[in-house]
Amino acid sequence: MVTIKEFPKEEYLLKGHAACAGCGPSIALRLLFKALGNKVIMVVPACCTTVIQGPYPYTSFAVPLQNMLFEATGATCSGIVAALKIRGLEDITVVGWAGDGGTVDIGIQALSGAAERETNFIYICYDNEAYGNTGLQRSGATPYGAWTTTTPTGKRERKKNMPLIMAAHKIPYVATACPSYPVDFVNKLRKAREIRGTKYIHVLTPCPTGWRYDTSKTVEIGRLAVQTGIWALYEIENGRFRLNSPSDRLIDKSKRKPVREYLAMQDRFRHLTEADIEKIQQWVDEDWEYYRKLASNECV
Ligand SMILES: Cc1ncc(C[n+]2csc(CCOP(=O)(O)OP(=O)(O)O)c2C)c(N)n1
Ligand code: SF4
Repeated sequence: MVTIKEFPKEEYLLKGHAACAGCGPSIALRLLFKALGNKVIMVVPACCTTVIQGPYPYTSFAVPLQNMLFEATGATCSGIVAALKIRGLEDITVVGWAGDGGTVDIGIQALSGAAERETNFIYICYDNEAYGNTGLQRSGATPYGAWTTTTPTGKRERKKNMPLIMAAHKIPYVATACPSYPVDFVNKLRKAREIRGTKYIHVLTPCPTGWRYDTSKTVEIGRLAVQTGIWALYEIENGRFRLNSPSDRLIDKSKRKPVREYLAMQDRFRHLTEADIEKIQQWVDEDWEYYRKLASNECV
């Protein structure tokens, strides 16, 4: 277990990048490089990160990076892993890094294929719960009730549960994370690097521009997501489910903050009715009953 004091000093996400102020995904990127160093090859489809990395010939990434079509991140990673193997360069970690639109909607087929092939790579979905790069359209990961430009009165469908979809592929490692808990995220990345096969990490990354909150609140919003239980930190290692701190203390409902506190901080939920908030709270409580069963091995 690495502690925050042991995080390397080196920075591979360079200063002056083009993210919005307070961007959660850029914090997650910085932590990714703290965890994995520069012996990585990044594969990034169209998304906010293609803006953050900067336009050629400039870049804020001090690591090799392959931009790829929206729908092809998983397939590209499989190709690069195969090429590295032929060249005997197997100490390089291949990382697919895509937004939620590029993962739960457009990239799901290529990702599923890579997982089926047992490609030895880490796939990270950074989830800002909308198509950010193109001005905030709803994705399959946008939560119920959230405003986006294509759900002006709030999305009426629920968020896809992508980590459990990936767990159903029987890959050796699935985890959730949030950059508001940097030690948890960095240790999960380090663990994933040591495991052979396909590793999937789904990172909730608050986005002030899309979620409509003050740019200084990104870390606080991520903490509230976890403290209210709307986002749980867990790992599924070889099929075994385990809640991580601080989520492991939240099975008892009295320890969880009401979801209302999380929703109230974001203007994308401004129009929600009392009935909407109660419905969301009930769904969160049901999710936690499910986590309790998973954690006690009552169901697979
Ligand atoms: C096949 C295809 N469809 C649409 C686009 C336009 N496009 C580029 S980035 C983007 C949004 C990406 O959203 P997401 O994957 O959630 O990442 P984010 O921008 O939020 O970081 C879209 C729709 C594209 N480049 N290719
Ligand atoms: S739109 Fe959101 S995710 Fe995209 S760069 Fe801005 S803050 Fe970051």
